[in-house]
This record gives sequence, structure tokens and C-alpha cells, in this order.
Amino acid sequence: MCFLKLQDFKNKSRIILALDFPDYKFSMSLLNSIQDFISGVKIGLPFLLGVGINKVKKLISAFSKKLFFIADLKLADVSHVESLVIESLKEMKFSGIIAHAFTGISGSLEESTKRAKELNIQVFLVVAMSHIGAEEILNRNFDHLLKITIKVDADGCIAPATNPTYIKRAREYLGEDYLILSPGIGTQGAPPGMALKNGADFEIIGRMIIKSTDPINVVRDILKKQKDALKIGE
Ligand code: 3DU
Repeated sequence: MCFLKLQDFKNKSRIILALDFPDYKFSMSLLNSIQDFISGVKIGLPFLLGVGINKVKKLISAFSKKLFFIADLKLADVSHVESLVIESLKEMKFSGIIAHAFTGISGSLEESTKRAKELNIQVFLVVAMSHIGAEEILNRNFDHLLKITIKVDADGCIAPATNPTYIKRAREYLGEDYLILSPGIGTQGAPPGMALKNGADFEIIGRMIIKSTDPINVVRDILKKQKDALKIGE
């Protein structure tokens, strides 16, 4: 069986849609209309809890040929618990998961990332966050969290577009073999293309698209700005 990786979608689009608001009908119809313009969907805990496991499974199976699905439960637990969650998410047909890096290697990420690899699930570790409070503890440990990303051989990391210095430093440290996914575009303040320009591979975007009255046009506009930022095709 052939498992597509997130990097295989890079030429299609650099947008990953963040689905957090638990509105199943709206989300199905939104994905119907923008599936050709985005690469993946990141499903957050409020969506999963709100619409329920069965509907999330239905949504994934309806779009899994065209889109890469990432479960954003920001895992932060001991290894056997993280592994059990990863097994359930595999059952639901997710292809990627997001976990915190701060739980460390031994007794947590070492084993759970191994389990994810066995199941062909890609793992993206949070190494910095976009909100101001992240500077209190999490972001102060940024360099160490990047080290952990490499040590457990994760597939990539999550770093904020609102503070692109983190993206630049992550790219410098990780090189080209790791993906960088970046939230913080639109509602949180960073313009589309900002993360890509600084070295990210994908921009994770939620409310800017979901809360718009004309999502398709917003997506088109984002793609244009991303293309300008990357100077693709010039
Ligand atoms: O602000 P938006 O609506 O575009 O959503 C951003 C998404 O990215 C949301 O699902 C949130 O859980 C996630 N995220 C951040 O916003 C900031 C981070 O530092 C990490 C993840």
C-alpha cells in the first residue's frame, strides 16, 4: 500500500486548513468547494469532540484521496498513552498527528514516534507557539525542542508565523529534511506568505478562511500572496 506523505502535496498547495469549529455540514461543503486549492486539513480537538468520531471518519474518507489529514490533539503524555491515541487516530485514517515536544524523549516521544512510524503516521512537534504567553515558558526552550525534533526523527515541527524568527531558526537548525508547518496567518496577525518567505513549507490557516463570507475567493487570494512570497514561476 502506498502512503502519501505531506511533502508529496507541496506542489499542489501550501495551505493546510484548520478545522476547529464543530460544524460538520458547513465543513463538508467548504471542503467540497476548496479541496483542489488546499493540501491538507488539520482537525482540532473542538471539532473532534463536537462532531464526534464517526462524522470525522466520514469526512476523512470523503476527501482522503485529495487531502492530507492531520489530527491536532497536541499530545503531551507518556509513551504508552500517546501510542494508544496514535493507534486510534490511525483507525480514523489520519495521516499525521501533532504532539508537543516538551514531554521529552525517554518515556514519551522516543516510543510514541516509533509507534507512529510503524503505522505510517507522520509526526509534527510543537517547538514554539504564536500566543504571547508562549514566551513565558515554551518558546524559551525553542532550541532544545528543535534538538528533540531531530533526536526522535519527527517529520517536522510547528512554528509560528507571528514570529518568523522562529521559522528561520528552525529551518537553519533542521535543514531541508524536515517540514515546517506554520499557524498564525490571518486572524492572528501574520499575512499570507509570511511563513513561507521565512522557510516554512505550509501555512496552517483557519478563521481567515472559515469565517469569511466568500471562502473560495479568500483561498484564491491567499494562494496568490503565497505565490508572490515564494516567487514561484517568476
Ligand atoms: O488562527 P486560526 O483560526 O488560523 O487557527 C490557527 C490554528 O493553528 C488553530 O487550529 C490552533 O490550534 C493552531 N495553532 C495556533 O494557532 C498557534 C500555535 O502556536 C499552534 C497551533
